[in-house]
Amino acid sequence: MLSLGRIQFVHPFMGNMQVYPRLQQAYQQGQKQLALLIDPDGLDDAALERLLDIAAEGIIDYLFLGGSLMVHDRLDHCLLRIRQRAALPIVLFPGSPLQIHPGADAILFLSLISGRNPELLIGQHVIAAPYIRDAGLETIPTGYMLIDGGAPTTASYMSNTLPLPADKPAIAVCTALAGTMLGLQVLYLDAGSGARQPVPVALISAVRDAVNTPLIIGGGIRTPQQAQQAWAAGADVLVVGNAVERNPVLLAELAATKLDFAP
Ligand code: 1GP
Repeated sequence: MLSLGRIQFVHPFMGNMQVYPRLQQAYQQGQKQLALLIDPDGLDDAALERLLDIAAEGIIDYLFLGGSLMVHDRLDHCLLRIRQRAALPIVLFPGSPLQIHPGADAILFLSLISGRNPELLIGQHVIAAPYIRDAGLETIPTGYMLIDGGAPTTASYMSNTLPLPADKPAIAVCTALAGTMLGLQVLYLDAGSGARQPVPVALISAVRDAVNTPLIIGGGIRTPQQAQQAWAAGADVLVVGNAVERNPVLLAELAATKLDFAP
């Protein structure tokens, strides 16, 4: 199975932008950041180009790439398009080890610490590790916490886990603390793609007060006001996907909101 062995894979559009130092520096300086999530399955080429037109204007900080379930083999194609259009760090946000690709700059090495599925706490990581090593990807150990967004999401169904209750910040705080004590360097609180309700502000601020790591928040963010509240509560990076796929102009509005927080 470990057919890649120790051969370093060289890909024609391999990335070389360091991501974790940017995350950490922005967190320490109180600088808010915005990530656009691209699900290669969810966008045809015309929609992808529309988003990349906006992304190329320098208003976002990262492109996250991945999905809980991919039905079409479009990762390679999307990565090439992105590299051709936008000089941005590309961060894999993988739903499975099938989404490892040397054309990205970094990978969120996700431990699903809100759940109790051993496959997503260590099992899939063992399978993925040699491929990530051979792809030469920067690996960002990330505590991934699914938060109840008001309805089942693809992420909760595919991961076979229950999301954390949105109205129980104490559970989120203890989970976040345990994650950082285990050495996870970033926490990603996610209400899930297309969530009815984004991660509650009270939960973000409770976790923010408890840990000293960059906080990524995503899922169900649809308006500049929701973004403003999440950043104000202590989010460092906001991730948006669905809403900007439907309305690409929202990306510019979110970027303008981010400027309110310029340190
Ligand atoms: C999902 O956090 C991301 O994992 C983004 O969610 O598509 O709802 O913006 P949306």
